[in-house]
Amino acid sequence: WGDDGHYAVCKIAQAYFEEETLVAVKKLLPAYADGELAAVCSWPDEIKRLPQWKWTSALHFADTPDYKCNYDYSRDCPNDWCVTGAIFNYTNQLMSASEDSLSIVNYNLTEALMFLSHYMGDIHQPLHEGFLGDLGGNKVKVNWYSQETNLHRVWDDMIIESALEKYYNSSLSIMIHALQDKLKYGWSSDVWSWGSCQLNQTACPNPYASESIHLACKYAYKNATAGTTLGDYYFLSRLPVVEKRIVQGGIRLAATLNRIFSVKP
Ligand code: DCM
Ligand code: DCM
Ligand code: DCM
Ligand code: ZN
Ligand code: ZN
Repeated sequence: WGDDGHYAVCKIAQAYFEEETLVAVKKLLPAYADGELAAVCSWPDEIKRLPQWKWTSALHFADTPDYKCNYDYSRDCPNDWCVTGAIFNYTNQLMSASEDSLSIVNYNLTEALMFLSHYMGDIHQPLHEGFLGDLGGNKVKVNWYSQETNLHRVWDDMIIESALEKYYNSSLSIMIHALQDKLKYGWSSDVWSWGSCQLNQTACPNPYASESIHLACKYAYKNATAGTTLGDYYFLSRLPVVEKRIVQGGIRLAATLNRIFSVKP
């Protein structure tokens, strides 16, 4: 996702934090975030091109073999070096921190929180598990209405931007409120199943990656080959997918952080 998508994922997540989670997150956040996780959720994108952070740039996605439309951790996350592996890694880092060390200024745990929150958003963007051959849609040149762009950017940014303009008076906070209402009145019975993991795991990103590539094949790549002009039909039929993935990302980020920071007897 672009900045707006990440902001929305983290804003939706924070409303579902348990008390201990909120306390721990606020201790870890940098001061300028002013207690808002959403304020730092794009940080991994801001730094990924700097020389000292280049190693993080491949952790935003897990490309999958062309036209297979499935995801396999051992195949698609070699050496744990992909978005799924990163979610496991940063979850483990935060878990290993004791209550005591949380109260010590620890920039690595601050970074771990910011990376986990960002990557939990990215794994829900269907094209972050897109095909290797086109770099998750980055090489698929399309027009978004009259604008030249690529399919990956359509899903990272353009669908959200067009929704903001058409429906939300260009206000991200109004759009987030609308998503929170959909969650409350439409998806409330799904919240528990979205957030839960099998087998007492703290984080379970693999099914999220599988869902993403299935959605990529069914909605993102469908009728969007190179040179296509995408307009109202594509926008109206794909916006609901984008909205649901953002909300799911938020619920699953909250559920994961709640498991990480819950007081264990
Ligand atoms: N930083 C961060 N999150 C951001 C922006 C920056 O963690 N969204 C990191 C990198 C900055 C450093 O904090 O260079 C210092 O930030 P500040 O200038 O707010 O102290
Ligand atoms: N910053 C911020 N929120 C962001 C990104 C950056 O408040 N989402 C601020 C914090 C740092 C400054 O920008 O003081 C520079 O950060 P960086 O070094 O990451 O560019
Ligand atoms: N991306 C991807 N798969 C790739 C390369 C990039 O999903 N093989 C994503 C990461 C960014 C976007 O595409 O969200 C643009 O990549 P970059 O910022 O590296 O140009
Ligand atoms: Zn992207
Ligand atoms: Zn990213």
